[in-house]
Amino acid sequence: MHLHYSPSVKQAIEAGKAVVALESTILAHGMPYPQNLETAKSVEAIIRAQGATPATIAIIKGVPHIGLEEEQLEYVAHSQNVLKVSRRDLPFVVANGLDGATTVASTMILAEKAGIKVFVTGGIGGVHRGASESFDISADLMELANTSVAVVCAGVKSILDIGLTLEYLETQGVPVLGYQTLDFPAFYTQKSGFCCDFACDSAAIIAKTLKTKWDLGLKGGVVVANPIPSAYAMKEEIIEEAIQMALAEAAEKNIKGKQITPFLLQRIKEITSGSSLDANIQLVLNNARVGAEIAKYMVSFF
Ligand code: PSU
Ligand code: MN
Repeated sequence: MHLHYSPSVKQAIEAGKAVVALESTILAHGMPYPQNLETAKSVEAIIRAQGATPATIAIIKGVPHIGLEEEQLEYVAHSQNVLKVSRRDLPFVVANGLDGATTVASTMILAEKAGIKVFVTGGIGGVHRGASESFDISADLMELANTSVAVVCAGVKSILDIGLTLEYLETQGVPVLGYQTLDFPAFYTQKSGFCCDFACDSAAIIAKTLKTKWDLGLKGGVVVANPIPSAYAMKEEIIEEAIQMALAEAAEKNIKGKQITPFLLQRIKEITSGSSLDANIQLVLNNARVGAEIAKYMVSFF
């Protein structure tokens, strides 16, 4: 498959420098305009300031792009015609020259093809609450099982069933590493009540663990769980109430499948008068710092 590289990403890869992949569903479907664009730009700036190169991934007119120019970032953030593209959507969208925003799963696929080993996002998809009835399990989890890219995130939102998500990751052999914590974070809050597999004190230890995993021939990803900074964490009761309300509305409106996550995020933002969006932005920026550090160590190991 032909991948289009932005000049800066091409240069960084050729020079063997640190590159950090970024997804675009968070941009097109996870946050409203213009905060989505501002966040995307800030994330890229943080990664550059740390001496790594950001590579936001999206599909533009059927061509997977590894690294976006500013106008392309603006287009993905603003256009109404950008589809949410996970693993199953990728062939059709590419074959038909469509525009697509990549999820964690499809960003991992394209990052691996491009040789990028570290990917920063907000939260991963997981096992939904009520999955025993709905069968709704994000393709992100299968991708983590199979595709060798580390995903730095702030854990899993409690719109999902966090316990079942962690069980699924265990079954699939996906390490869950806590960055300076053993508590598995719940996106808007620092703790979920569940544990990571291991606490890692530094980005260097995480990078060494990634290298070791892949040297052992163990394909697949790693979840690096980095809690939201305490100054920006939400009150658990407030976010939980908002989530309950949003979930009840989704059930009432019969919202399912790929629409459910964007719907819940939008409603939670409205119910919390925007404070969930503020938290979301801050946790992504925080993940960018940690991801860039890990990517730099990875370069010295490979
Ligand atoms: N969580 C967020 N914001 C997002 C997503 C998750 O806080 O935008 C997106 C990611 O792209 C993730 C996708 O990969 O939702 C999961 O969707 P689904 O459950 O339909 O696989
Ligand atoms: Mn789903």
